[in-house]
Amino acid sequence: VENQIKDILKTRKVHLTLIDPDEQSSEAAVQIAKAAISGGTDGIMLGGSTVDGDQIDATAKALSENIDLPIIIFPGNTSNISKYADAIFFMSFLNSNNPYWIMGAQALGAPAVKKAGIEAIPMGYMVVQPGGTVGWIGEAKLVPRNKPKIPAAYAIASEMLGMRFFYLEAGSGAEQHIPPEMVTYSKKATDNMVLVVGGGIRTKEAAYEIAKAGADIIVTGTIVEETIDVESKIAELVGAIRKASE
Ligand code: 1GP
Repeated sequence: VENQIKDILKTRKVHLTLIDPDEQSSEAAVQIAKAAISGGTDGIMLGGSTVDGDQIDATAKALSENIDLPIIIFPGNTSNISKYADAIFFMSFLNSNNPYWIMGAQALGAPAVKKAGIEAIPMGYMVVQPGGTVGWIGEAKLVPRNKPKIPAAYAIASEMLGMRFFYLEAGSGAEQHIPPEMVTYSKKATDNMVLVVGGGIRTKEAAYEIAKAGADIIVTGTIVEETIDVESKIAELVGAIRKASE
């Protein structure tokens, strides 16, 4: 999956659609994924802050039987593992105040990830104000929105520690997405880091701005829950992201 993403990145930026299995049945998730794929998304992320393992497993299974694009788990905790996914963002919540979210959950979950035989993609995860549910659950020392140098320093450190992906998160459903300046700082500070940005991206203007600022992967989730026409909405966002890739 990592190689597939990096291949796409040679020519353009990537869009991933986040589906929270807590929000709908696995049948409905398949319909959303199919519509998002028709709209041009590059893969499906599965996860949420409050989802349980059975929901992840059932949705990953249904998706694996119905779609060909990568299914990547975006884990909220150690139970969020499924052999039906293609990969997992194996992430450390870098600015949590609780070591459980930085390295504890990872150690507890690692044997199960290995047993499931899915690809682990090492990722540093950083939550910025407002932070939403994940900021609260993850006991984050939220990055102030006007301090772009803070996540940039963590991005450099993550790269030095061998992580290959770095996620700047404003929180699902955030009123304000990550400031473009913050995206640029983290991108410029690192050499080969794949920069992922998500949280509160709802419009083509926002997607364009974030992509142009230096994001390699733009993640949208809430918007598919809020829109009736998933395909057109994703097509609009993907169009803007491709434009920013030119
Ligand atoms: C949340 O970054 C993702 O973890 C996506 O956020 O739901 O606001 O699109 P949205």
